[in-house]
Amino acid sequence: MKAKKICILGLGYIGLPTASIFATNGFEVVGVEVNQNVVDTINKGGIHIQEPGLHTLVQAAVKSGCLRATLEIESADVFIIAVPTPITENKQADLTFVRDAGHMIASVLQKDNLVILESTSPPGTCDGFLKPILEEAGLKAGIDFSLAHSPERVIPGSTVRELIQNNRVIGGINRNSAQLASQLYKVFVEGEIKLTDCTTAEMSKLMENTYRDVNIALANELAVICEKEGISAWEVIELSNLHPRVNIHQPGPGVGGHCIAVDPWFIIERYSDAAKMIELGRKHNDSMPGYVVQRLKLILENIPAPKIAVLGVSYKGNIDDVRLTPALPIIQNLKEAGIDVTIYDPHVRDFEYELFGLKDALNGVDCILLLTDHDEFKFMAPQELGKLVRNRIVFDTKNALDRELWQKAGFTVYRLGEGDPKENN
Ligand code: SAJ
Repeated sequence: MKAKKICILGLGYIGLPTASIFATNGFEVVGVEVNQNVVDTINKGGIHIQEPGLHTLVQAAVKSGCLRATLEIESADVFIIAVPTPITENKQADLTFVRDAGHMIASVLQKDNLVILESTSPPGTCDGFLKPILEEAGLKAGIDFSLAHSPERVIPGSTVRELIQNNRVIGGINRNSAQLASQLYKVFVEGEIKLTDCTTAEMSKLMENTYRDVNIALANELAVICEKEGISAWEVIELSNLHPRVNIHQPGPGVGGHCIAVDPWFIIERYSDAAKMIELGRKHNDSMPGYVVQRLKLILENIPAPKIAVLGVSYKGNIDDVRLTPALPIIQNLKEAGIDVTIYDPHVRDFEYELFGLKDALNGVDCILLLTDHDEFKFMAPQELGKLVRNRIVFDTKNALDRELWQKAGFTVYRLGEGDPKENN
């Protein structure tokens, strides 16, 4: 690969680790950010997001002199767009950041440059949206410059490892664009790299997360059915998954994060007539927070003015990310119903509602509501915690707690996806 200088637009969860990996591989990397504080932090070798291994990587990249952050775009050999692609309140893709990045690149684009879109995008974005913006520079995509889509596929919490080890799909506006992008990523990617066209790459990325969303919706539907039947959805899933071709996912209080709860909408938006199952799954998962609140109210119906302690508000276990977390609508709903809620999360530092220490959160409550399966929760001592609460009731929506242990400590243990324990015993 002849490319010497890479300009990465967006230094977030994907852009920053990608920039750092290229820099530690000897490329000159310039990271373009809109936020001055982020620029300053990174230029000092610091990080503004939590991700295992990232700090060491950024420190090494900045120290080597190969990575620097800036507010202004610069000319380069390669441009990588790693900006957010959120959805609007009406569930439409918001491509504002991709558009802005495209205009910035167009202002410095030169012949023989390579532009790569990493942000997850609706089908047709590269060809129909980004290409015309870049061509405003007076150059032709596929002739004067190359354009490719290489969707990120890493899981928060293991980003650095997965960036290197995962397989990659690279779609090009033409074969040469895909091949050039592939040569670039081969510098650090250990997984297989598959080449295709841009729209197929866009759709395959969306379908990965959509598959997971629909599968989780199926598990959540089973949870509701098993509650009615008085059996355990967790056991049903475990047993069904013994079949070599079955992989039912896990139920939960809802699907959060900026990916799985967002990406299916990019397909529904374009193909609302055809994407029936995708839409149903998405809506079912979005209904789970309401379902959890409904069940909780039934559990607590005989307790006057109940107080609840929520354990875990990040969108999944062992991370600090609260984007689109189902915990937020659940807490909002409880508060609107006039229920007193305290919150404890060992990872989250910044949340819409006040966060407490564990003991303060549990003090005098009638029910512990577990919403996130942080490892810390699995090692809690229910005997000790039982001394703090007013009523020993726990509602575990993630099947994270050892039921026997909690029952021995005098707790009545309710689980999402299981019938009422009082009826079962
Ligand atoms: N969840 C369940 N049941 C499950 C699995 C997950 O309820 O069986 C919930 C989680 O609690 C969480 C949400 O789904 O609220 C999403 O979590 P996740 O771990 O499934 O996925 P993300 O959003 O953290 O990351 C996904 C990954 N996609 C796939 O695994 C197909 C990741 O590889 C993508 O790069 C990422 O989306 C992305 O950026 O698109």
